[in-house]
Amino acid sequence: MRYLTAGESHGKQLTTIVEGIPALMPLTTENINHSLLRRQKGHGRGKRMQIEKDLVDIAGGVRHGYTLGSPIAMVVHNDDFKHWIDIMGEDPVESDVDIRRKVTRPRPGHADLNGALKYGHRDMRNILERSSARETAARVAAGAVAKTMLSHLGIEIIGYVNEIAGIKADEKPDLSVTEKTEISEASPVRCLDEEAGQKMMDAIDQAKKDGDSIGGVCEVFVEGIPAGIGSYVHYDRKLDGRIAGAVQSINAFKGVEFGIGFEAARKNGSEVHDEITWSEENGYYRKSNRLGGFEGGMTTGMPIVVKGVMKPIPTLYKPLQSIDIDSKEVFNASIERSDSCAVPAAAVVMEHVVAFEVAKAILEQFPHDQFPKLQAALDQYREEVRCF
Ligand code: EPS
Repeated sequence: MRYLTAGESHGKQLTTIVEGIPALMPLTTENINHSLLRRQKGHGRGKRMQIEKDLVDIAGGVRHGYTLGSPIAMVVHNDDFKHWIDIMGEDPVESDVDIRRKVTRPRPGHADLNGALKYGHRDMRNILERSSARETAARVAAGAVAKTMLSHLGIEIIGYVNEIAGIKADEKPDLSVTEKTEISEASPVRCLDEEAGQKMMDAIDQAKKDGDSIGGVCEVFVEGIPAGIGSYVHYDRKLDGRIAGAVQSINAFKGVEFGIGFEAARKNGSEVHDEITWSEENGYYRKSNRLGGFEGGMTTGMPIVVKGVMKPIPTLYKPLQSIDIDSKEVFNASIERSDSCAVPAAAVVMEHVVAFEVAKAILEQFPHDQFPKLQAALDQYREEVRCF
């Protein structure tokens, strides 16, 4: 199971191809659109989200509400493209329109300068159009396919916001996915703590007024996954490692933690590890979940709890110093329209990239071309684990 995406932020469309999904899995346009619309919301989003209404056009791999087993192709059109047709068109241009909106002043913290040095583009629009977080819409489409798969396998997942600009939410580890979903969906910042959520919104408003941007911490919670998914035998089969890589790859993410994460460095072993217990009904389980659902690169059967930190978006209305790559003079970096805070949207993106890695690991462990066979294999494995 893998996916690729293509498309520029102000180009015609974003395209996602997901390969390896078994046949006969229920999948609808609505499953994808629900995720896409959730990603668009959130206090702190800029004007672009008022232009776009992200809706998927499924262009292959699905028929009459079921997957075919062939690659699933999904298209999300950029409504903003109508304003950029000349600038972003694919064919050679005769006039000087190709240099309109040329970017020669790289924004510190963005991919602009490093991308220009690497690919040799003297117009850094060629970098920023692809490095833009617009691409996360395509990743959410891929993740929505995975989320649908997980849901039909009894595995539910939700992403929400724990912290924005140093304002920390009261973490509510004992709530179920359903409860966390209900509360976070009702919050404009996807926060489980209403009071902290209000303070976060105030901080976002202040940052916007100041022409600045702010970051935060997102958390993803996965419930219903059996023990033993992933493997300890090779570095690239450790599921926590794969999830960490996927989370770190989200635009502007700078770090990942599982469970108590970095706090483990400050505690003794007896305060970190989760004691093992057993019941006739459930088999083995843990008294706590400080390790966030992982030991040895494999799931423990406890919920997966993973946090990701997002830096403030580097596109600032109050730009930082940079160098013009044509004149080599000191300038303020280019100002591009942007969001003052996209942490609530990033929580949805993180939820979807984690969903993809979990679904992929399950499919690797129980490889089936027909979805009902995968369901039966996972049910049987759950029973084996319970009776072990
Ligand atoms: C982004 C800049 C803004 C954001 C964009 C990411 O877009 P624009 O340059 O069109 O104003 O709105 O995010 C999205 C378009 C999106 O769908 O999330 C950037 O520079 O990364």
